[in-house]
Amino acid sequence: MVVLSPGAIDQFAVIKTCRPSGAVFDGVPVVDLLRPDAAMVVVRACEEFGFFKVVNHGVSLEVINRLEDEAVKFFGLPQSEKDKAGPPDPFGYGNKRIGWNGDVGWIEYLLLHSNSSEDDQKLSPSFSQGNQEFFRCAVEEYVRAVKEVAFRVAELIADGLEIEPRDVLSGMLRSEASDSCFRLNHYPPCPELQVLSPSPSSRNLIGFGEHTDPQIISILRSNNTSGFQICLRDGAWVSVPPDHSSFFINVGDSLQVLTNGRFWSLKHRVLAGHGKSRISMIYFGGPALDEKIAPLPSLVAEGESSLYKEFTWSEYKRSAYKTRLADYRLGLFEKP
Ligand code: GA4
Repeated sequence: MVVLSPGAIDQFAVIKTCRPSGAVFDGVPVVDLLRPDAAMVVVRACEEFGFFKVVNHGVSLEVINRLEDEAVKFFGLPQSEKDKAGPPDPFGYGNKRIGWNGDVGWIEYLLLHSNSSEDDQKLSPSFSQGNQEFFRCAVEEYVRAVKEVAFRVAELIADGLEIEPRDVLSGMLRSEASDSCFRLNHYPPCPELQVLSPSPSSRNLIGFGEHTDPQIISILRSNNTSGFQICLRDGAWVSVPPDHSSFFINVGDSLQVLTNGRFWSLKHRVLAGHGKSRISMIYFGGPALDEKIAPLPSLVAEGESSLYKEFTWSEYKRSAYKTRLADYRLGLFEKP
């Protein structure tokens, strides 16, 4: 491990570097939402990888690009201006610090509640009134569109697993009370890293450290910049080739529990530092705070028992916010 000199980055943020391990993975399952076998492909992908890519998703490139343009404008503001939208509590603008327990990364971000009313959102008070309104509209329009993808995928999961009623999962996401959030991330290139490590292949900074997502499903879209890695079931880290026109979807901890461990909440991380800026936008679809999270009865076969103690999303979330990114959060809720 190499630690950058204090001059290179803020003193409080000691960001780890790592060798850019991991082959480029060409086995990401592709789910074509227009194909009749989509439900089967989704289920197989969630069991094997906890991860897949969605094409023919119906979200227009215009909506995606509008938000990306607004995000680029926001992250291009002077630091003092962006700081006015922070610190994240947990919503708002954050820089390098992730969560409250000492995690840092080569990242700046905006974390937003995806169901809050406009007034609650600390979007970018520093933007002029007009720009702020553009940004807000771009976020709202994108989140509305990506939610439809989430609902569709949740229904495909129910179909593929033959769960009745088929809206049992999508309903959790559709609910007005759904505790879902939305994240815009910017991983800037790091010129100091170039000096420390001139060969582009020799070192990377940790942009977002390894973790699983606590929610049900997460929908990620990024610009055409590499850096996103997933951990396969055998523990190998592999790089996911970027694809700016598709969505990458991963299973979260709650869905692992709801399927009694049949689906896999996969660890992922982002390596940053060299080359281009990476911009990503992620919708985290979560249940309502009072939703009980326990294996769906039809997924617990006769003679089998639930692998997890029942908990509410609010309990899980509270406990998750006390952990470090890389911690195994489900451990506390597993039955002995
Ligand atoms: C990981 C997934 C989402 O980005 C997030 C993250 C949250 C945060 O950034 O505030 C957490 C992290 C995430 C899991 C453990 C806790 C909480 C940072 C952290 C150390 C918004 C989420 O819901 O959980």
